Amino acid sequence: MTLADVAPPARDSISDRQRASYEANGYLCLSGFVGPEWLDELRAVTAEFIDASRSETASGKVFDLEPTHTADAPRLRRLISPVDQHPTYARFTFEGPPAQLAAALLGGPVRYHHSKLNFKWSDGGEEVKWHQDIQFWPHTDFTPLTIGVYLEDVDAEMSPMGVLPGSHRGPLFDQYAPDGAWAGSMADADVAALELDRVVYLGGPAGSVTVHNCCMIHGSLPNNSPRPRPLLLQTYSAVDSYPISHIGANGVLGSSGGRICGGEASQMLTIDGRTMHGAPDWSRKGPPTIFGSQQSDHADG
Ligand SMILES: O=C(O)CCC(=O)C(=O)O
Repeated sequence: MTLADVAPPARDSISDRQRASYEANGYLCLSGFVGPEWLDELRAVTAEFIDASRSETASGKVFDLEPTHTADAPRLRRLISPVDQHPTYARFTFEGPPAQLAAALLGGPVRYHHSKLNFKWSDGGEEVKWHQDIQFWPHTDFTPLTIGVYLEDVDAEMSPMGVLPGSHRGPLFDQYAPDGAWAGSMADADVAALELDRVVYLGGPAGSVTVHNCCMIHGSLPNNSPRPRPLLLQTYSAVDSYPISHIGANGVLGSSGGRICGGEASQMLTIDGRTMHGAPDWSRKGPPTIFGSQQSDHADG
C-alpha cells in the first residue's frame, strides 16, 4: 500500500499544478486543507449524532447502522445527507472549504448534488468495493467530483480511500450483478483485470481532503484498526451540468440537491455537442403553461 503524495496545504484556492494534476490523474489529496476551527465544529456536531444513534436499533433515513450496532457500542456506517441534518454541515458544504475547492477545480459556481458521512467504524468497519460513481447518478457531463474530508487522522491501517490514477478516462463499467440486480460495484472479472498495484491510498492528518472525479475507480478495505475513519463526502458538478432524472439516486438524495454554491445558475446546458439556454428551474413552484409564458402573464414566462 502506498500513501499519496501530499500536496502543500491550500485553503480558498489551488495551484495550477494541482488543477492540472486533477485533470490528468482524476484525483487530489490535499493534506490539512480544512483548518482546526472547522474540524472542531464538525467533530462536535458529529459526536452529537453518534450519541443520538444510541437510541436507534435499525438503519433509517438518518443513520445507516452496522448490524451489530448497540446503544452501548454504536457502530455507524453512514450519516445520511448531513446537510439536511444540521446547519453546521450545511454551512460547511455550501460555503466552506469544499465548496471553494470545487469552484476552484471546476472554474466557477458549482451545483451541489449530495453529501454523506462514511464512518468506517473501527475493528471491521465494512469495505467499499471497487466502483465508479457516475453510474449511480448520471449527469449531462463528467464534471461531477466528490470531495472527502477526514475528520480524524487517517493512516494506512485505517483503510484510507484508494483510487486508480487515470481510470477516470477509461471505460465506464457495468455495476449490475450477473442475476441482473444492481450490485453497486464492478464485476470480479473486471476487477481482476485492473492494475491494482497502481492504486494510490489517500490518507493524511485530520482535515486532509480527497477529491475524485465521478468516473474514477475507487474503493477502500475493511477498517481493522482500533480507530474509526470518519470521511465527510460532498459531491458537486459544474454549474452547467445536470443530473439525469429517473436513473439511480438522482433526485432522491436530499432536498438541497441542485443548489448552486458561489453564484447563480445560468440555465445553459450542452447535450451531444449542442448548447442551449434552458428554461428556468420550475422544480420548486411548478411550471407555467406555454400560454402563460408566451402571453407574459406568468412571472417565469
Ligand atoms: O468511504 C470510502 O472509503 C469510499 C466512499 C465511497 O466511495 C462511497 O461512499 O461511494
